[in-house]
Amino acid sequence: MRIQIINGPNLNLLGIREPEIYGKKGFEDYLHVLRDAFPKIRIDYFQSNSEGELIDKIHEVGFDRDGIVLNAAAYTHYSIALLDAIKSVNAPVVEVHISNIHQREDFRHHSVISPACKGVICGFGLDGYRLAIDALQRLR
Ligand code: CA2
Repeated sequence: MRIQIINGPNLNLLGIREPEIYGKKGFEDYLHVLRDAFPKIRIDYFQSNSEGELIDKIHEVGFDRDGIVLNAAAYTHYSIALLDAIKSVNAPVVEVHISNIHQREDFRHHSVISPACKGVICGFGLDGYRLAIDALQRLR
């Protein structure tokens, strides 16, 4: 099984800024935890601050991965281009948010990408990525 994690804008700052919201761990460190938790699954990781690069990555991997775990960050709330990209591929996409977006500002309450995603996990910190991979492996 092969799963792609895709993180959107500013998530390269995890562990460096706003630890009270996003925790103290950087994503590269957390990847070791994830890979240890799923030794039989190949987990690829990509992060970009650019909408076009995120779309290109979804197109590139969306037909040969068993699933995509996507934290589109702020693009979640307004990118119809990402919505269309998710709709255009076969792989099931699980939308993940580290924070509980419903406890935050009103503009974060709505996700334009959720209708194209298999499911949504939010509010469990980085553990949300583990929950998403577990959900994807149960789809098989
Ligand atoms: O809770 C999430 O995972 C979000 O997708 C994170 C996005 C935010 O725009 C969404 O509403 C919810 C923001 C990512 C910014 O990440 C940072 C990490 C550390 C320091 C500063 C920003």
